[in-house]
Amino acid sequence: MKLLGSDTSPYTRKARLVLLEKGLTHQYLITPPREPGSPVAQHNPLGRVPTLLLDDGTAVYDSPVICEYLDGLNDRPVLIPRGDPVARMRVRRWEALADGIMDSAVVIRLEGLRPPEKQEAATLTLHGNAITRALALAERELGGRAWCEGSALTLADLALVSALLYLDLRQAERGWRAGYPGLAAWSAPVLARQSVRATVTP
Ligand SMILES: N[C@@H](CCC(=O)N[C@@H](CS)C(=O)NCC(=O)O)C(=O)O
Repeated sequence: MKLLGSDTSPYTRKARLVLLEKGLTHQYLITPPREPGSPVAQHNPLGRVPTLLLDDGTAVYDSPVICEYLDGLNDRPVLIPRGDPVARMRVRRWEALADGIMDSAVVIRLEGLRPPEKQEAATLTLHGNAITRALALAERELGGRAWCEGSALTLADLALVSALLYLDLRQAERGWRAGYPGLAAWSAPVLARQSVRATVTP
């Protein structure tokens, strides 16, 4: 299978981390969707990355669907709990929280690319506040634990670290480590994982 993605896309990073943590054989093709000649829209009508191409040509999108599909391919490790609906919901809820941080950070990024006089302060505030509330909740929920949920790595951790790395890239001035020491402590070993390092320094 092939993952179409881009190195700056946090959703792509999340999918890549699932591929790497589960040791799934794949090709990663860097294909920013807006680059001339990008093949993304041929496979995904939404023209977004990540898009996963299966060997039979099936295109899988968007990142939560990709991650769930990939997690079902093997159980080494299981990243989305199976069987227990509450445990499963909690991991997927972390993913939703992390994806929401990414969504708001992308909106802020796009707004920032507009000429200053056209930027909407209300939009920047709305999404900035959403990120602040989400980070505060993550800090509270983590409560000093090593993993977002349970006693091992799950998709929750991979999604959250992807969101935080995107804040490092696009909102370094936010300085989330200083404001959320619990998140900073949780993130250190996660950032040191081989999978994460492989997506940061190709
Ligand atoms: N909800 C989607 C979001 C994917 C997304 O918006 N990706 C961005 C890159 S970060 C994209 O491809 N945007 C289209 C563009 O840049 O034209 C997912 O989880 O996969």
